Amino acid sequence: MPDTYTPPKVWTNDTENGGQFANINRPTAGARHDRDLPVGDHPFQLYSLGTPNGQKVTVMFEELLAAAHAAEYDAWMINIRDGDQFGSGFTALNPNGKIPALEDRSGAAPFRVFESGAILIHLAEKFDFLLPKDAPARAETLSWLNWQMGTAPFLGGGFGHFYAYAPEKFEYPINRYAMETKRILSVADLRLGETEFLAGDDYSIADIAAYTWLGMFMRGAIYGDAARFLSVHEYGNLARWTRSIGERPAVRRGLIVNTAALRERHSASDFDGLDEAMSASVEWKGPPTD
Ligand SMILES: N[C@@H](CCC(=O)N[C@@H](CS)C(=O)NCC(=O)O)C(=O)O
Repeated sequence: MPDTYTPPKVWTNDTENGGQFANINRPTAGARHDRDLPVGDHPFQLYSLGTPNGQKVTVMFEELLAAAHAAEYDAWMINIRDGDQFGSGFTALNPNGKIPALEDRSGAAPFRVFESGAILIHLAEKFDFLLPKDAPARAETLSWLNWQMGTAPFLGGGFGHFYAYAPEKFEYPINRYAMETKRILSVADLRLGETEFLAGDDYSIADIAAYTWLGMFMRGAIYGDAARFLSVHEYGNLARWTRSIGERPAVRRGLIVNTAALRERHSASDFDGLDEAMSASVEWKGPPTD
């Protein structure tokens, strides 16, 4: 029988719970230090990091720009391991203290948008792009987008945390979240056996949101050996979709923004000379089968 834990009557935060994010986790919200955010010249100011939730937004901006929309943006890196997300300027934009956060300065008065799903919808509506207007198609797109938003905490906070980040490995949480993660991958795989993209025949914001999580899982790009552990070779439709989305030039660009390869992004020329990093970001030989 492994060590078990008997919860006290009232939880207090007086034990070090370890893990890779122990230094930033606290049970309280709000700013922890005063720091203004930098502001560039473009109509959109993005404060983010090249994690799956951040990449959704940079892929969306790169898709908008590739389609010649006036969506020029400055992308500033928020280093969450250093606690940049708790600076006063950032928490004013996102009271949840998590990347990504956007300031839309394209109109008379700047305003904030936080939560990756809300940012995708805001940009899609503003530019009438990757979100159909027709009610059934729109409902299908928003359904898959919100499905993805609901699944991310199970993949990341659940499976990823206990499999890759927790200081000790425990069978119960890894089993529980491996089961749920495989169920989620199976939902997408079944759907992608019916239609080319998640919401139907057309690429949409639902695919962008899902790619940075499910595509990364398929490609073994997150959580160590998770792709093998979860036998992702079982999901042939998801593999087909992962490959096709990874080929999109805008996806290749968006994935490296706010990473070590491209810490800040202010203009298209910032990608010059970064072909190798862009290819590496989507390189995939297929799911592990051994
Ligand atoms: N539901 C949010 C989740 C955002 C989120 O979890 N961001 C993570 C990085 S992927 C973060 O900023 N973590 C820092 C922290 O928890 O302090 C969204 O999709 O925007």
